[in-house]
Amino acid sequence: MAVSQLSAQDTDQLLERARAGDRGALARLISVLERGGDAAASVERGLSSRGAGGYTVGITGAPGAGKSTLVNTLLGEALADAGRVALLAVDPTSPLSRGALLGDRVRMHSHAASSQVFIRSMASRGQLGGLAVATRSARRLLEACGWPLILIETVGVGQVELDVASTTDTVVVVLNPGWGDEVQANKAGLMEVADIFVINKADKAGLQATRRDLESALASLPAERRPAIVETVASEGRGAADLWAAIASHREAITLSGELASRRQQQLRAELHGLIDARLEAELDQLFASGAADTHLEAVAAGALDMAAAGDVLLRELCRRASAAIAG
Ligand SMILES: Nc1nc2c(ncn2[C@@H]2O[C@H](COP(=O)(O)OP(=O)(O)OP(=O)(O)O)[C@@H](O)[C@H]2O)c(=O)[nH]1
Ligand SMILES: [Mg+2]
Repeated sequence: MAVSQLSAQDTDQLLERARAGDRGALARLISVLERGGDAAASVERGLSSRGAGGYTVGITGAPGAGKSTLVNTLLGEALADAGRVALLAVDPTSPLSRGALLGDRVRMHSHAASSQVFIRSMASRGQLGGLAVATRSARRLLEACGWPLILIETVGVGQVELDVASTTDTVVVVLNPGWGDEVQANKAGLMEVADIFVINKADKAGLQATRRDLESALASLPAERRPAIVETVASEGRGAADLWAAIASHREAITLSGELASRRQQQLRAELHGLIDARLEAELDQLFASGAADTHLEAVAAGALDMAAAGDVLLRELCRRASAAIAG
């Protein structure tokens, strides 16, 4: 049955199976969340706000930095530590064709066949409320189904990078040798996002210069907030243990300091904000599609109504419709 036709009973059953460890059911539920709509809302209702205390690590960086290769080597370390690991590979830039491409790459993961590993790619097409909403819901679903460790790989592009950063507990930013200029240009953004820096492709020229640029960019931060820098050659599996140790150490530090609790609070806040945003946007699209704005727009065009006043009228109508939708 197509995911768009699933009833609340169907999604409840899927959820039960996913909780029992069925990875196929989990994959279908993520498809439901990606599509949004009533079925997604019914999945949402079946999730308690936090599961069994899953921990989420984000791995972000420019296209081709070696994130997938790195994650693949990291899975071994993560599995040894946590027993079960879920990976969401999120591609915010993907036009239609890249979804499939990403799927192929995901299948290349050497751990994909293990029942202790769940790997899923998520593309942004067709999503209500953009990437962040479905990613956050998928994270919550995984937690509710008892996955203790969730890795989220995402291509770092502007706002999406920040959004995904606000969805994860530890953020790993992947750079490459020769990126000194980029470090300087993106200094503020990188410092805001990164908990750990990886210089991957450490087998390539320019490693020392990039490391120096990074260290000088971070020098102004107090020592306890300064991100660790780890060098890796993901294609040869080198540095994966060091990176895993850095992640574990960051996790321990923020757990002890109480920062993890405040990050989680921020994440819930961002999630709720995003959820309401998505619902209002859908309602607004419907409002315009229904023609309700047309007469006001004509009045604005004729100079009989100013834009702000038209906005007020439509905002009132939007609120009325949103309330009716909740009540109904
Ligand atoms: N020389 C070298 N090549 C590497 C290393 N790690 C990854 N690569 C290569 O870099 C290319 C890109 O690797 P991916 O892991 O697909 O990079 P990615 O960041 O996931 O790419 P996107 O998902 O497309 O953004 C591949 O050809 C890898 O084999 C490394 O440490 N050294
Ligand atoms: Mg990748």
